[in-house]
Amino acid sequence: MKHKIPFLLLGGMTFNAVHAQRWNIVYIMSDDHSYQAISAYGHQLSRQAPTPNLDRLAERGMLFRRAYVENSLSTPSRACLMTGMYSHQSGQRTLDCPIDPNAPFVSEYLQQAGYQTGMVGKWHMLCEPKGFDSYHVLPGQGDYYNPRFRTKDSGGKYVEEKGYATNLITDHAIEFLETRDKTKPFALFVHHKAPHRNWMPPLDMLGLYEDVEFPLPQTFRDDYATRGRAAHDQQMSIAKDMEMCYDLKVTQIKPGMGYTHERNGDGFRHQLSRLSPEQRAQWEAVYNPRNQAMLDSNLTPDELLEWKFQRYIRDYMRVIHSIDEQVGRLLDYLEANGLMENTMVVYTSDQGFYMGEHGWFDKRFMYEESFRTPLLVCAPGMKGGEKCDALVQNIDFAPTFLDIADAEKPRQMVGTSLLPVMEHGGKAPKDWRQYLYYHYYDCPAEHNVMRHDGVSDGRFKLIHFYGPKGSYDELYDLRRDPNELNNVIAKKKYAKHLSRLQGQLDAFRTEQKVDEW
Ligand code: SGN
Ligand code: CA
Repeated sequence: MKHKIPFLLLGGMTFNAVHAQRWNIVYIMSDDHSYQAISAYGHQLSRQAPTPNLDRLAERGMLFRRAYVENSLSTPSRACLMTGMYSHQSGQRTLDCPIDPNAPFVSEYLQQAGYQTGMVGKWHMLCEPKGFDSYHVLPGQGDYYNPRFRTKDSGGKYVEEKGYATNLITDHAIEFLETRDKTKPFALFVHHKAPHRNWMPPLDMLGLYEDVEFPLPQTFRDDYATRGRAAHDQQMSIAKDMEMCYDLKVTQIKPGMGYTHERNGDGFRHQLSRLSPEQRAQWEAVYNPRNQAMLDSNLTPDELLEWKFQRYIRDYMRVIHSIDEQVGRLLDYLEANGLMENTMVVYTSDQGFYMGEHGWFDKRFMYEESFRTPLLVCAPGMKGGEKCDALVQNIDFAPTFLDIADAEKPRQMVGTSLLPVMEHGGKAPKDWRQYLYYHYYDCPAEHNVMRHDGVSDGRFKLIHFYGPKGSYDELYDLRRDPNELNNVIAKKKYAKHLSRLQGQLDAFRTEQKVDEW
């Protein structure tokens, strides 16, 4: 093994001694799950909608306070996970451009190292699942209700299953564990779809949180006064871009009623068409009276904006509640079968998400809420309740898994195994990265977020926005201004930090051969 730092724990067992045993890996990743919505992170939103099962992972393991993605979008983020490479290296820069077909996946290396591998849930890559002994995947974004899945044996066909996506994905995860070859270690990837837009909760949770008033974030009415055009021109605002029918489920909206233009009515009708007539009636019995009450109360524009926020957050938190419940079910299975003794469990998201901060939903920006992602890791021999402030990134997962499997990290993987950080109780070892690199490429595209790249050392952040209409930079002092409301790029006082970060950004682009694209 590469890390031989003894770390003595109560009971005399060392973290490292256990680590040498080629743990199993259960990697759980939910789509668009913000850290604000996990109570272990202590955010005001989650206090009213706690996640006790996800918190179990933090209590028994480690909570990462500075976990980030490289490109805050599903397919590119999944490519970082599978390849351990940055977007420009794997080719997966946007949702639509193709990944390098020759880029090897960590699942393939794990198989070569003798692991049995499985993948269930949202795959959302532009290539076939590779390196998996078995898979059970949704088409594209997948459906919430009675979704269709494809397996290795379904002859390329998607087959409908009865139930809610999160529960079915958990069923198939447990099925993998039940039927696995017990002579081999395993790596199971469980990719939940449900927190993704348009936040359709399971039918038995439609009543949850209806009486809860979720607090508005401090930056809800941000006017972007100190920023450049990207923050002004985005199309992800709750006020202007959230759709009354598709996002907010007000089915009674008709053209001419003066509400937001409905772009994705078809998407919504499709979601509802997945319900059986009885389920549809159940759904309407809950939403229709709520909607009618809102429509009858002739809200002012400001009241309507707050109503939209509450409807959005309540539905989102309902979806999260079911994720928490189903993760709990999977953890119970692992515990009941003695698997927690030799399995590392990871919980994360494919990126962060805006819960009304800056007035937004969606992700994509290098600002903290979307750049950061939740990360909880629980492994055998850990002390529990530890917090990590080292700068970690989604390109680190593949090297971590290979470290566990005692396999060499291939040269193309630019990430670093997280095991040394875990062995140091969450402290960054001396040679750990001091800067994170970020790059978002998907423009022009939905939500209209300008392309940008940048670096952050956790204290300061430099962002370079670029596009056909010109380019500009923003600089933030994250300690003084954690909400990133004050772009200090022009302040003399910050000149030294600006030139240091600019030097890092230039060096990174040169070393890693990044182009503006
Ligand atoms: C869909 C959503 C977008 C979302 C992207 C990417 N629109 O296109 O709001 O940003 O997915 O999400 S929708 O009208 O189809 O819901 S990602 O998580 O897959 O990257
Ligand atoms: Ca996502």
